Amino acid sequence: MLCFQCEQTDRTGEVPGCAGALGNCGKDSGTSDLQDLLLYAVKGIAQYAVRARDLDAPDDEAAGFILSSVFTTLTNVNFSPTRFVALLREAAAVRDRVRARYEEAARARGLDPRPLSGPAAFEPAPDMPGLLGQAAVARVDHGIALVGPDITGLRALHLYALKGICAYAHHAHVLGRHSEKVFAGVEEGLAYLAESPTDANELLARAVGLGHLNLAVMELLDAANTGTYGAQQPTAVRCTPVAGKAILVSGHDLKDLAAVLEQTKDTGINVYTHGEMLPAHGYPLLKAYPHLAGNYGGAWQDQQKDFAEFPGPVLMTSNCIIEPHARYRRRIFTAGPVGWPGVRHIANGDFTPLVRAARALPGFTEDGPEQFITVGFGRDAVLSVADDVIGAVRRGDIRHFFLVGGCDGPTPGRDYYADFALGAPRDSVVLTLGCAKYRFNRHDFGEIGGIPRLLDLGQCNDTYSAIAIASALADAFGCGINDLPLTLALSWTEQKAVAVLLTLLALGVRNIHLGPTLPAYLTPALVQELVDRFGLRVVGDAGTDVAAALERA
Ligand code: FSO
Ligand code: SF4
Repeated sequence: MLCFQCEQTDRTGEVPGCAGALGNCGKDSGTSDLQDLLLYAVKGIAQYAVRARDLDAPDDEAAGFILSSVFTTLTNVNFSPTRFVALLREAAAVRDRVRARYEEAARARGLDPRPLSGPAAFEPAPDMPGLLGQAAVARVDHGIALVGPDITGLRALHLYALKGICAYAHHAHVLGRHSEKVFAGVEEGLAYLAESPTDANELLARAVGLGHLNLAVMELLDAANTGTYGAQQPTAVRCTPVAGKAILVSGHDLKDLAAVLEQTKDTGINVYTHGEMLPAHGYPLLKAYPHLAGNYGGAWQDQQKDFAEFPGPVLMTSNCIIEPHARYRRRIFTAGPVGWPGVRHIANGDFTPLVRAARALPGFTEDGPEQFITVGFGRDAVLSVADDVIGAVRRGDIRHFFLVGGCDGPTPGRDYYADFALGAPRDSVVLTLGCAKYRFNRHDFGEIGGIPRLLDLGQCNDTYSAIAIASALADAFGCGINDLPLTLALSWTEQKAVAVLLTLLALGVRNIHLGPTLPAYLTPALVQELVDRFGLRVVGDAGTDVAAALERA
């Protein structure tokens, strides 16, 4: 096993990365190897899919399979080796189908279909020892002795950006939104990696290209969420319990939450959001359910305490799952791409077992004190008061905007983001998204002329809102995004954040403060390249960074 895809990776050895029996997230080496192998198999599907699509014989079902299976390999999503074995078998069957489509389309045009090599020719071994024996060729550092750490790091950057893109595209896909451009872009990116590229400039240029692709995906996801559930509206969310039976829903998948709400209608069971599900309260068609009672707990890394104390069942719909403790192991369920060995998985959208568990468990015996967090400042809500915001900037009432967001996590150094947000001057507005906000979203930031100083744009999945707002402000002031009084402080944990970062770089956004540490797979030379080309900064002291941002403006 070697895995260095996330911020939690082991940095204590000579070479960074989780190796040995267990990664820092709890992923065991066998599961890690199977994940690598699944990605290898998926690259093989992509090799044929690109050719089939070129011949006007796309297989969109295969493209959907690519999105969902790549999603299972993101950090803190799926730890279940049996699920990966099943996905590997399915991947081989999907590859065979896409290959047949390609061959048929080629022959129909009088072309001679070419058999492909590398991942496209991969046949999974029939048993676990055989599969684990095949994993070496799929390791993320395969070929490093030949190509060196810079190329290995760039390939990793490419792969992890694709992982983030697949996750976001999957969320849109389950809501019925997809685009040929996105399917084709994902297939091309994976097929490119299947060729083991060695040109650093090309890899870097293509990584920026993936940033553009991710922008299209974020737009698609925004359309999926708002098209299905309405545009987010400012909403005060209760963050203390009410008496009664209870279900807790975590992760990012709004469709699963909607299904749980629908299936618990008129049962007397209250539904609470956890972690990245908090912004769901802002969507009109979700908040219309009166039993969407509130938000419970903190960011994902607090789940072992939050879930243990919650008096009902828990549903994990996407990242980030941590090993369930014995205290709640029998009442946590997974859905979609998520999995943990021995934890019940609901694959068909029928949440009856969850409802049954809620009835059998005690629920909350009394109401907590009334406390609220305000969410729902998606692009529509913010842009509907754009004139007020622009006027406040012109009058000098708003001096600066800070976007403080991204992932939270257990590694040290993340108090930086709370210090940064809380240290922003009174005449500045703090925009936030992702789970990093739990470090400061219960603080009363006050208002500037009726405009809240803290605007929660939503999940990390709602990055498109941030880009739309920044673009609208830049248009209004007749300048570029970099000329706005706007500074970004981004916190990253996993691969979706990598895709978002590349999108911002692709848009030419400079001087982003990134932390708490930089990705371990980026060598010092690659970091220098990003610093030189994009003005990327590693977070330092929060007070100093805020002051420097104000000085630059
Ligand atoms: Fe957080 Fe986890 Fe949304 Fe990530 S819950 S860390 S970038 O998976 O997805 O922000
Ligand atoms: Fe380590 Fe992160 Fe990989 Fe888990 S996902 S094994 S913590 S690098």
